[in-house]
Amino acid sequence: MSLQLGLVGLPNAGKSTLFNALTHAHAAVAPYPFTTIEPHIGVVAVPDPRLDALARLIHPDKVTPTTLQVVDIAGLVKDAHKGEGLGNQFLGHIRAVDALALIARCFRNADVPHVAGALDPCEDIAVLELELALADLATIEKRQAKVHSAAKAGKKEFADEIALLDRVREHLAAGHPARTLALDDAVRARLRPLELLTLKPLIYVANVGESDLPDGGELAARVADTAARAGAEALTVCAQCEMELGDWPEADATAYRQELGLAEASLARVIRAAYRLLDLITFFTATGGKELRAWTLRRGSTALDAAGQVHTDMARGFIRAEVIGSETLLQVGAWAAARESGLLRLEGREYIVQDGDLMHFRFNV
Ligand SMILES: Nc1nc2c(ncn2[C@@H]2O[C@H](COP(=O)(O)OP(=O)(O)OP(=O)(O)O)[C@@H](O)[C@H]2O)c(=O)[nH]1
Ligand SMILES: [Mg+2]
Repeated sequence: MSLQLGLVGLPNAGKSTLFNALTHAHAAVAPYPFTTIEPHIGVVAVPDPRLDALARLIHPDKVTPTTLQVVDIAGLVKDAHKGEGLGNQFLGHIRAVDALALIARCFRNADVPHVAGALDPCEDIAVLELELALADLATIEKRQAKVHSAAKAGKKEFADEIALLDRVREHLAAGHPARTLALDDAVRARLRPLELLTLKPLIYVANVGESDLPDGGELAARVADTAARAGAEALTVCAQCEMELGDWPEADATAYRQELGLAEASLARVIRAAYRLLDLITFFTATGGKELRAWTLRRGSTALDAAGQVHTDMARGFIRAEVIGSETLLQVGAWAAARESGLLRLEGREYIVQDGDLMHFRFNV
């Protein structure tokens, strides 16, 4: 399962720098706007202490973490919805991702011009959110025009949709993202084909200068306030430091992070936040003790879904899954002991997989 987190922000906010830090890629980074045009896609391993602990217990030949895709998107500017900057093309790139990280520039650097002239991350966020909302408004209005002409032609099945579109339109026009509308799952599903940008889950990332670490300083605090008001999570990173530290030997990087007062790489926090945002869980497999592997699943998925992630044959010929929570296994300390104590459960295809489950699929094709 390959879910995508899109990095969105004004030009020069540090999106490509953060992308490089996350993916160890070398996307072009430069102190002028619109360095990025085509989106870059990279894969990041999801750090998971349970995987490390299981590896110490199982001693597999190979350990494979689960991954998330990160997409570095072109800078968004005011009036993008009217085609300014890279306009519509780039709004399409945002439409394609599953969740958004809004990167707000909080670092001071006279050599990197700010597109709006002055450093003000909350104003930048307001510009970004307005553009996304206006793009959605255009989407809704286009759909309204279609539905109204269908209704005029006597088609009655559009009555509910007309009411729903009116409601969303009103909310967006008042400057609110669609995400803050109270919608039940069925209604949300009906909006899905419209791919509204402001319906995507979102985190805020304050990109601060090195001298503002570890707390991030006043600007990051303001970003955190804005996020809290929107009911979203905010993270503070120094993308530049993380990108540079990525090239250092691990021990040196850890020592330098300690000096900066950082407990762990901020990148791990960004990735974990994205994981929470997308409501994902991890399950593990340990094929014959040879390969220990972590897999991604949407919360609420079944054992059959999990089997399908690993191999279509396992889903097709699914018999049962042997399951144990990784915490339980780690407490017991050995697979054999867990089996002897009856801690290994046999579950059927409808079993709802729990975060951290270690699963072994019995199948027959
Ligand atoms: N001092 C400092 N400079 C940074 C930081 N992050 C990015 N920069 C600099 O800001 C400039 C722009 O960074 P990019 O990563 O290219 O910005 P972008 O958001 O991808 O920009 P576009 O692709 O043009 O939209 C580069 O010169 C970076 O070196 C940071 O945390 N601190
Ligand atoms: Mg860029």
